[in-house]
Amino acid sequence: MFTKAITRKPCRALIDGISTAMFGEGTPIYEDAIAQHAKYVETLESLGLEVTVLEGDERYPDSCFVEDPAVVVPEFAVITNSPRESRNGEKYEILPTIKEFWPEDRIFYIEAPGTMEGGDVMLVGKHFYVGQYERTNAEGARQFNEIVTQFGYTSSTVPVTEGLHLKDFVINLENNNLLVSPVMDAQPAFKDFNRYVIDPDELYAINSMYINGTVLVPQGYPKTLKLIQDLGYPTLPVDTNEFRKIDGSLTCLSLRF
Ligand code: CIR
Repeated sequence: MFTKAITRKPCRALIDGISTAMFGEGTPIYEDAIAQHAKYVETLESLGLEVTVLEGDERYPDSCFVEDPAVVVPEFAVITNSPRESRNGEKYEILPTIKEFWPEDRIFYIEAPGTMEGGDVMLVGKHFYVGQYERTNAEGARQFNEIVTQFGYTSSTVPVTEGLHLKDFVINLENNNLLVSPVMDAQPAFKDFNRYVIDPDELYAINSMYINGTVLVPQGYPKTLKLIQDLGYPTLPVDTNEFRKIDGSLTCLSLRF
């Protein structure tokens, strides 16, 4: 059960966010991003979460994607280590907020040469699947494993071969249900789950977000929306169009705990 979330407003420098344009082209419009972010926060609040909203940080174009500089569960928090120069400093900016919720002896750090971003970390029960690719390396995953096992969690790595983060291609909807890309569908690590394969033209909607029984779904993906509704979940559409232009999606915009 999530009770809290941390978010950060987009900044004007958002237009310089890293983009592969894998899900949509164009330059984000700041004012629209601000409006969409406010709606996102409102949606989380409507589900009972107490949301901390940090101010935009112009030094870091991608800093609204707070999921990446930290991984959090109630027992502990891990400050990650992005290999991207324009993102690495975000870890220092999220730390004071993390310290408001976790005592110092429950905060851990991925250290160089280890790299990691939270978008690569998917929790199912007490097991973390860690995507390994551009942003999270083997050493980052190794350090992470050492941290989480102290608290009765386990972790394993999954190769990411399609794009940015693990959670762009597989997401946990609880109840043993995963939304997956065709590539993740074939991934042995996920063979025991109920896997729902998302059409290639709706891949962006894999990154839907389960919050306490309800699923937030990016607006504009009718097939995925119907699939999730047919599974019996109440759904809430959320417009993330401006964030999509720089590879951002629903889970990236918050830390939930
Ligand atoms: C980046 O490339 O780092 C950002 N433009 C997008 C980050 C998205 N984060 C996520 O999926 N957790």
